[in-house]
Amino acid sequence: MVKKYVFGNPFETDAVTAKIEISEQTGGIGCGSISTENGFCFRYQMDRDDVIYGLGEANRGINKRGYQYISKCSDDPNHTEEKTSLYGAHNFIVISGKQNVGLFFDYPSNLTFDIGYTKQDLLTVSCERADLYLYVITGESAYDVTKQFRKIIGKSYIAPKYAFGFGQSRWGYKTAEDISNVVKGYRDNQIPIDMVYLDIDYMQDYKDFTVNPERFPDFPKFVQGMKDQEIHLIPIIDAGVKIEDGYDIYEEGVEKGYFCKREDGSDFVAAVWPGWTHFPDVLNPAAREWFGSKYEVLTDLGIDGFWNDMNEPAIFYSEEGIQEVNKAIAAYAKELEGKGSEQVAGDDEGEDIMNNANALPGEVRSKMEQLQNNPEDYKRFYHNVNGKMVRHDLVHNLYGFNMTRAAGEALQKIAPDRKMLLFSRSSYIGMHRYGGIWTGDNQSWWSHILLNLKMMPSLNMCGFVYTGSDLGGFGSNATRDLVLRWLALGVFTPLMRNHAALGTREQECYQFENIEDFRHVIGVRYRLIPYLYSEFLKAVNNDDLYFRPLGFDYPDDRRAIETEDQLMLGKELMITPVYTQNVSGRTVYLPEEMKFIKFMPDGSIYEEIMDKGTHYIEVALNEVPLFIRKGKCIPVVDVAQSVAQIDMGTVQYLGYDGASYELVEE
Ligand code: MIG
Repeated sequence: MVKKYVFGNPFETDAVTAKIEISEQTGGIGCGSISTENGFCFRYQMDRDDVIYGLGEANRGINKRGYQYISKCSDDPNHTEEKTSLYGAHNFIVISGKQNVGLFFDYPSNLTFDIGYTKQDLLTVSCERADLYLYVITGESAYDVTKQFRKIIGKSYIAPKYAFGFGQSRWGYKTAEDISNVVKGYRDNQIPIDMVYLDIDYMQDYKDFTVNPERFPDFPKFVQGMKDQEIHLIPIIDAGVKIEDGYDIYEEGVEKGYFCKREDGSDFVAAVWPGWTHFPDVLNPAAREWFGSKYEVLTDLGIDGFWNDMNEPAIFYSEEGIQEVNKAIAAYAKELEGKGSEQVAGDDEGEDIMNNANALPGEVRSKMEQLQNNPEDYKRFYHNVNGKMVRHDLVHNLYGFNMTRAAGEALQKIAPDRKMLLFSRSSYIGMHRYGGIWTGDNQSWWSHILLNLKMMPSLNMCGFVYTGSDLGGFGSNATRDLVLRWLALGVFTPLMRNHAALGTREQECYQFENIEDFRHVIGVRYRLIPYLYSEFLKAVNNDDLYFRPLGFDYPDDRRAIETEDQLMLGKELMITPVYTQNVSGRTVYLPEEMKFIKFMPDGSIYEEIMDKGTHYIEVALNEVPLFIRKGKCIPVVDVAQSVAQIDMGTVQYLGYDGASYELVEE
């Protein structure tokens, strides 16, 4: 059962699509207590065994107990354990224990979930303004509650089948030649691949919807040439539009008033990759339609997929921020002048200056350090929502959602019968109807393989089914074993993309020794694509989850509930990737009998039925493990070099004898 409550005067986020009548709060909301005296605060006393699921793209565990999380879309490339905010804001949790209750706080600004952080058994959810919708969902299990939630937020985005192929990306590919070399590296080594990503350097001076003509002398021909090799090129689109006379998108946006404005009506100016930019006001439906229509510039050139970046929106610095630094410097210079050189030499800071010409006083330094993603900047610009000016910080978490909505709505118009790949960095629940997400700038750390795994079911709970992380890690230097282990998890994530940052060690699969191991692991992905895509379509069409925590399927098994390094996938599988270094296997927990499968490097398949309980399984770097649930089977096909070449004629069934599988196709 779903109940909707209203507090104050909420902003309409469009997260929920179902029409639900507002319930009266006579005697509370049937769960916890609420106060609206000093902002909004929901309180709930957790039982010792309650598990708190949800929060989508968030740090730490599948059970969110024991920390605090703040929904505040942030461009933070350092996902260490203490971080409370990442790129998305997914305000849905499920309290699972004696009762099972789902709570969705539809509030687009900062919202704090204190889940036993301040007090071990106290859950509080609070925000500054008591203006929100709260949805309360009750059901028989966490899984049931989640499916009800998925139903009210509308059907998730369906990615094209090719997007289940493998993709290679790197920030630093600049020219057509760079891209061709990547394709050659894969095709020559017979490592299957379907996509190569274009990061910001394909653009002319980082201008959205332009292509650098020197780096790509005949772009449409290049795109077609790639298509002929069954490679889709996926360009990045950034949120900020470069300010430059003669750049049509900038000039049109200014003329039509489609950029975010300051209080005085002038266009807000922020620096990002292109230098000074304006932000398209994607919360204004007319501006959203306009910005979305620009994707056609690239679809006209043969492009059929995009990734939207920097849409928190990220800000390196603003004009106002720079003015503040300048003011602080001027004040300091004045102070120095007034004091005269002798006096200055006598005070601490003055001595600093004498010793080091670059030293600046604390005040100037702190102003400089605050330039990037400064909360003050988010109060300096406004959106035009139905003629009303809404200050950005009050709706901050909706920007990435609406940038991707702009693209999604436009792509439906541009090519109504063609599915396009679309995913975003920043998101809010509701965006799941328009595109997928990737989990942003992780690092080549073993702990981030596990973080990748733990985020997946939580994201599915919030509607984001087409998702994945940068395999091999974005920041830091990757090693061969880390990339192989991470790919063996990526075999199962809908988005399977190897991506790395500028300046890090090259981590394309053909850069390492024994390339055949990479060929094999990615080959396993292609053997499973018919099954994985079928389960993806089933999950989307039935408002169901592709990835689930074990506790969703085995709610009475405490050990299963506490197992957070394995996942249920579709109705048939459990996955148990290896995520530690220098090991020859790992321990797994089986909540019931299952069949252990290993895809061996020689192409054979190892099978062994294992009993309920704990087992140590051996998994070499070049093997891919999975478990098939009792009484189930899955289709597998022969390896293909691209999704288009998958031959269903080679299908065989793997699993329990006598089982059958219903394959769903597009
Ligand atoms: O400030 O486009 O998360 O995937 O490679 C960095 C360059 C901007 C951040 C994205 C990353 C991408 C990078 N971008």
